[in-house]
Amino acid sequence: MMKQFFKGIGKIRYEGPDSKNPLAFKHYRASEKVGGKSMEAHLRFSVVFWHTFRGTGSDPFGGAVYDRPWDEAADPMERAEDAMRAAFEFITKLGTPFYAWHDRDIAPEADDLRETNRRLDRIVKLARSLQRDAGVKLLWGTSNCFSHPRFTHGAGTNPDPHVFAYAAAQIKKAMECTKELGGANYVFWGGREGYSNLLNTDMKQEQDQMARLLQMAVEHKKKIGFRGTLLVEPKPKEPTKHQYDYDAATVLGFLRKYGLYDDFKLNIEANHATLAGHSYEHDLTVAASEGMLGSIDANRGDYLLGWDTDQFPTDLYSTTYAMMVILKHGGLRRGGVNFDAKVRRGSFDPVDLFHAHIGGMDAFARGLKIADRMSRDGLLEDFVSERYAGYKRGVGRRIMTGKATLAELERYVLKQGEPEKRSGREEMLENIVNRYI
Ligand code: XUL
Ligand code: CO
Repeated sequence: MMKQFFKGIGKIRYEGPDSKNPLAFKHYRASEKVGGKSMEAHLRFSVVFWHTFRGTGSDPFGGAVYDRPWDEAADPMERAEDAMRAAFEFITKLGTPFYAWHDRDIAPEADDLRETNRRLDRIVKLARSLQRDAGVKLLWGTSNCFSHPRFTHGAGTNPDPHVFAYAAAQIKKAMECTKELGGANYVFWGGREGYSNLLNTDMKQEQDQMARLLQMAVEHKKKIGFRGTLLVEPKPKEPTKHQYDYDAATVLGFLRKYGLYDDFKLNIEANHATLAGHSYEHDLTVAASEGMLGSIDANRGDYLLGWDTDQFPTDLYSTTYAMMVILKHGGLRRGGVNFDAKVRRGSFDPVDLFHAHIGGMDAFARGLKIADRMSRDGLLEDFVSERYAGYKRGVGRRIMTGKATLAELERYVLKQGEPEKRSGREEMLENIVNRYI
């Protein structure tokens, strides 16, 4: 008999919007078709290993508060295997098709890299068989090059090439493990790839180094024949006061500058966007309108707190606006909705992990349905396309096709006089959105 970690909790089922059962979906029904495609295929939900199975509830003012039944064994490798088994029990009961990990969450680091890699191999072997039995896939793997003290001054941006080499070795191995598990993507989040003080920092040197690391990753990807997409996840600050991957626009510029543009896409996280002073839908739009949206991390921040609170997404406006952008640009393709979110410190029972994910999945399912209805009715699209229609004809067309000159436009204004004033109708449009929500 296999160990049970979530005793008394069965498979989470869809019971519809009138259900009062807190352990049932009210809106997410995997097989239900929205615009010709199942919800499961639209949303491609993914559970993260780190917060969900490695989170302890610690914060800057206090240590661990969660007692997890998969964290009880004395031997660290036994704990790692229990955590992996607990993850698959959870994922199977919840019914997400994907999960995601960092190398260090699934296997603890040993005293040297050789033994660390051996440990990782052992867990990857277990994950492989659990994935096969459960029919669950890896959305992405990534390497934790930020927690260990060696990465205090960064990984790729570290002033010491020995540390750079360590990060490179770790990324090599994590990418190979991701390939081994059939991962759809591989993510680079530059935790500590930034500075905390300009007085000791050569910014250009650090960014050149970072680019070299990514170039090597592209070469290695080709060498081993890994077919997943490489993703960069922007974040403006935390842990450093300025991270080089500030936001989607900054990362796109970086990728262009260093010849990496065709080899990467972006993984956009809600609260990273808001920490950068943007909305989620802003950063999604920046990435998607260039065809560079790879995947999304789903969560939310707290507008009263200035740090990355990684709360579960329950705000219907945010999920609706996100799904509007995603549907408009043709869906998530190889990406997914990855819950990079954690339960609050006070929500320490294992069942709280179910409540949190059910809420996030229902919020995205509603966002998807609302966005789909809005897009089929087309009221917003029609308004926007009418707003720019002037560029499809006459002088607007001449501007966009490169025919008009400053002198021609001067003549145009001298003849036509003052342009007509036209309202942007923001309140009317917001009222339309509210009608659907
Ligand atoms: C940190 C964060 C990471 C990345 C993966 O804020 O979002 O968990 O998603 O390294
Ligand atoms: Co993230």
